[in-house]
Amino acid sequence: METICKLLNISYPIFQGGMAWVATHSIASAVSNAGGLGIIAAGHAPADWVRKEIRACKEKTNKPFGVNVMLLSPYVEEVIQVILEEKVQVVTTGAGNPGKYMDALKAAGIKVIPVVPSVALAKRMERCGADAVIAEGCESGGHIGELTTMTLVPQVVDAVSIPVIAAGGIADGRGMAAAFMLGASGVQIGTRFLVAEECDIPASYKERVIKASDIDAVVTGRSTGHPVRCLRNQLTRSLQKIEKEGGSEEEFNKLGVGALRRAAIEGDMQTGSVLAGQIAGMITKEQTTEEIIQELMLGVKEKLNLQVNGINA
Ligand code: TUI
Repeated sequence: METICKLLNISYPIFQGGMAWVATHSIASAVSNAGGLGIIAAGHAPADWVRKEIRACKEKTNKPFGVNVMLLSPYVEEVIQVILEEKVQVVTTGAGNPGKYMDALKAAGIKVIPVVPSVALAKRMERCGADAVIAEGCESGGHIGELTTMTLVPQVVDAVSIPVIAAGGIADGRGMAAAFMLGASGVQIGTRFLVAEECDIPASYKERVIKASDIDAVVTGRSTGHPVRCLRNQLTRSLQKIEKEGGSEEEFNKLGVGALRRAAIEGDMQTGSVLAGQIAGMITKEQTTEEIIQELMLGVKEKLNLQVNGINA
């Protein structure tokens, strides 16, 4: 717990997930100001958008923050260049292997923390110089791997000696405490920050997350090799129908084009891809980022004290 805070010069071991089209400078600066690590998601955005967001974040906070690089983006090379020029403190990566960018980022003194869905990739990342890894279970929203947080985190912890951040299915102090019990040094939280006041998404998106039940976050795209978890709606029903009836990949992909944007920018909760994790069912209200982080820290301390007392009793 202490190691990751010292490494990144943050107060609390809480990363905000790099959610494409959602995690702008607004939520990122709020999380960093509240003592966690705010993260701007580059997603599929062009490099000039990323530069603007980094500069806006610097205006709003003096604390460290990160940029998440989505490795399937066509703009990866330019985004990495912007990150180097702007001297961002931390880079997290998703949806691929960031190996070829590692040397340049490390040479610029940037801390690199890749998301890994497996032990093999965690080991590879440690070998090529990652400062920590984020072990993300398939409870997460968005693009997911095969393993759950409960099974992935301890296996990655055993396999590497760098700090491991747990992600997927964590939204309160209990989940955080559980992650520490599995050997994690910190947590990454996405879904709960969707409903932060400083999270600039349409009200319809926040209402949909608040309304979600435990079984509303479904996975589509397993058959195409790009499984994505999002909240049930007209889009997921159409995608599931195509998958079930063995429709073409072209037909499937056509529905997905622009779907992230439709949900997160336009607030279209029917044909948009409303990315959220399985823990959405537990989220009941909008709060300030500061309140969320304070509640998480109070909750985790209470649980960890109970644990120590339980053992001592
Ligand atoms: O990246 C995410 N979550 C995301 S990215 C995203 S945008 C998107 N849009 C359309 C299609 C796909 C994505 C929405 N949500 N989470 C981190 C994450 N990384 N989950 C899984 C992985 C991952 C998968 C394979 C990381 C590395 C990896 O390596 C494969 C290899 O090349 O070794």
